[in-house]
Amino acid sequence: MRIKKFVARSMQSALAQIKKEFGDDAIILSSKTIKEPENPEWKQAFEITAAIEKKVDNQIDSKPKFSQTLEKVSRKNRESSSLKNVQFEAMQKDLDMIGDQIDLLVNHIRYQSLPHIPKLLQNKVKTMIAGGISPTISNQLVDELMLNLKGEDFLDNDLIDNKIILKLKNNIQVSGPIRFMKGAPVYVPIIGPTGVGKTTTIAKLAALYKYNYDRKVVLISADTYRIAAMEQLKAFAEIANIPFEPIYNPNEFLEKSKKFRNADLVLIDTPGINPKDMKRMIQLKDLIRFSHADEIHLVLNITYKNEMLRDAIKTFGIIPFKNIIFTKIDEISNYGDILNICKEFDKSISYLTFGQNIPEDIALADRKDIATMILRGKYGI
Ligand SMILES: Nc1nc2c(ncn2[C@@H]2O[C@H](COP(=O)(O)OP(=O)(O)OP(=O)(O)O)[C@@H](O)[C@H]2O)c(=O)[nH]1
Ligand SMILES: [Mg+2]
Repeated sequence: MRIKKFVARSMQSALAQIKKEFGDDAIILSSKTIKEPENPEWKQAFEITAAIEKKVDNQIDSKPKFSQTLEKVSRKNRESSSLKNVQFEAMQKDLDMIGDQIDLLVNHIRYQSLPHIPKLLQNKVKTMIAGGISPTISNQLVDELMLNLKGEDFLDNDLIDNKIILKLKNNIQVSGPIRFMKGAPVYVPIIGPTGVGKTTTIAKLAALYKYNYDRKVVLISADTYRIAAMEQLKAFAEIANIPFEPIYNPNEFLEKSKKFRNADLVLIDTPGINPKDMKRMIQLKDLIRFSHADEIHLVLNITYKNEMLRDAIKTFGIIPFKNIIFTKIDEISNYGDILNICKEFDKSISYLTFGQNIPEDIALADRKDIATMILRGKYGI
């Protein structure tokens, strides 16, 4: 490519110069008026920067027509569009990951090198980040603490812990226990990805409310996808002496609900859905629509990587759930995502489960307990 500046008294004469030198294929890159031109008798001049592609003689004939180029490009796009989407998604994920790493690094540098942040507080930030709280939230929290603490406070570990727990607590939303209704059963579908602990959690809730709170509980299994799944809940219901009903078709809810008129709590087990399987997600949505749902709880396995948790919350979002039950708390020690998720999505935590024992290994979500658990990196305080 050749690029050249043309200066003339008028725009027309500048264009004429360009045409003469570069021909009809010249491209205008920029144009502007110059107030004090080199030629003193001109009051102003026009400066145009033009360019021309260097041609090899035989290129002229072999140049494809515009329509041919268009067809070629659109064919290429059609062929590679799905591949491009996959590549684009992968790139997007990489960029997100790089962004997270940069956040971590910036935070690390910030709190390692800023002498005005006392050592104890620096360590607390590190603990929070190691505990899975996002660097942004950890930084914000420590900045607020810096304003509230003075003198000796900066050396008082317990005081700082209590202040951090209070701040963490204020960022956590919990829903409280299942809300019972007078004279009518409360219908509670439990939904979630495959293998997260839905059926086990239902068994825990059923046993807890029947034996500890003397509630009339009914169990429904709408998980007809796997034969073993229904058998699993039926076997538990028999042992625990709790009425059990299978539902093979969403329409059966209307008919069967007559049987549950005197119950306090109807817990509905649903098939595990892979968040990427939109077809089955829509079937689940239909099932929930027929189920008289009063409150819907999404079960998530806390050991999931953070983007898996977020993907699940987003895709299950086509179903109007408000509560989240986190399972498998016993399998990890960094619980910061519970808080991150409360901040990112407007959801409340209802229960936490921390083992396979029925019904012991379940607890109602409590803001202070969760905050302490996040800071200390262990559950069961
Ligand atoms: N460690 C631990 N294991 C759990 C917990 N909750 C459930 N599990 C185990 O997780 C496994 C899967 O539990 P299920 O209740 O069958 O999970 P599900 O979501 O119903 O699975 P699908 O119906 O197949 O989608 C079982 O081995 C449970 O014992 C928990 O809080 N901690
Ligand atoms: Mg199940």
